[in-house]
Amino acid sequence: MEKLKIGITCYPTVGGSGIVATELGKLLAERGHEIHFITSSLPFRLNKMYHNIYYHQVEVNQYSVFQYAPYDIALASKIAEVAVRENLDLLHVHYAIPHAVCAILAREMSGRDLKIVTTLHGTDITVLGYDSSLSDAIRFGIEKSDAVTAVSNSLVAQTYDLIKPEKAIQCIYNFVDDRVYQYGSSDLRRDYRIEPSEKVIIHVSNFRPVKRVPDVVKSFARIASEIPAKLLLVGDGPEMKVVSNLVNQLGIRDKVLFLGKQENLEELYAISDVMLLLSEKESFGLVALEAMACGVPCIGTDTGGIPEVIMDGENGYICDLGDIQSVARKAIDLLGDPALYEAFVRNAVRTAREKFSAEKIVGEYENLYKQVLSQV
Ligand code: GMT
Repeated sequence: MEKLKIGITCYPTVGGSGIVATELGKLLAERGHEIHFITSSLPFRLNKMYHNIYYHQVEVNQYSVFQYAPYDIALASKIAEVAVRENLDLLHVHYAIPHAVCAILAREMSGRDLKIVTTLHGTDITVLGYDSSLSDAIRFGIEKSDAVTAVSNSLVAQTYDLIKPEKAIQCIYNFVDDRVYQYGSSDLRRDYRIEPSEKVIIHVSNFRPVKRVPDVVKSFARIASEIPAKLLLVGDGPEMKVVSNLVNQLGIRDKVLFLGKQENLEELYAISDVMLLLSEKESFGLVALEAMACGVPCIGTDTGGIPEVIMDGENGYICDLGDIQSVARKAIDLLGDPALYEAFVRNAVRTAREKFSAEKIVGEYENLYKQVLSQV
């Protein structure tokens, strides 16, 4: 394919959408495209030098006359400046608001026929879409983009349901780089003093209420009452206090490791036996996919895109939201049946490699870029 100059805008700090945008930029650069990240800080997964990846920082100044710092205007101005100077072919922005709307303004400011691809990740639709003061802006961002993708079929359906845009939305799933996320071993078990007889349950999130981390803790308490087990809680966020109180209340403090925010999650997956993702909103569940690629079967809720990633009874289990009894029962039965467990591990790795391989999904984005650039 012809090599393109692509501008990428996302929220660059920890979060699934920032990870997907950054990993996509890295893989597109490996395929020879020139990538320009236009973001408020250096994307945190951009941890290596690439000769064809550039970073343009959006500076947002606080002026005493403004009540709020003008991020959106600063971003649109920066996108327009970079698009003209670097002669960008297209912009790929993550989130309808504010990023698609900023890209549309930038296109006007640049005076060019700059193509805009917008990817919806969930929070912009499933949370903000309910806010009537924002839904018109979300619809505008979607309809004025040249192409729109969503990370699961569930999110496509929810977007039509909530926002009702007159625009085709294509599902392009999230992906995993199996050069990083692969089945492996690690010495961390010993370092964390986890006994060989203990099973390791892991949960990774930003501890927002929608992640239902208390359900993870309650499910784990039931699991640990029947089999020796440890719980790794990875991440931090608004629910941390509630979660830590619950852990104390349930008398399981010695079985729970609060690891805080971590990078290199593949090393933690290498010592984990089962992941729990029990969210009430989850458009995809990137952490489940990354765990599966490392051979960790997941138990998730019947929410959003989770059942498109976890195949119930094949590579993991799907339970009803809040049904902690069933989560615990399924985890205990799976962990107690070595033959079934091995089959789930193999299926999890296969699903990650076949359905969600970086090779396949990045190719789908390239095809979409080609299609958009051929539109007059
Ligand atoms: O899950 C979060 O709270 C972060 C959020 C984000 O916007 O970065 O993640 C969303 O995008 C990820 C990447 O596409 C998806 O894997 C997550 O499922 C999605 N989160 C929600 O829908 C709550």
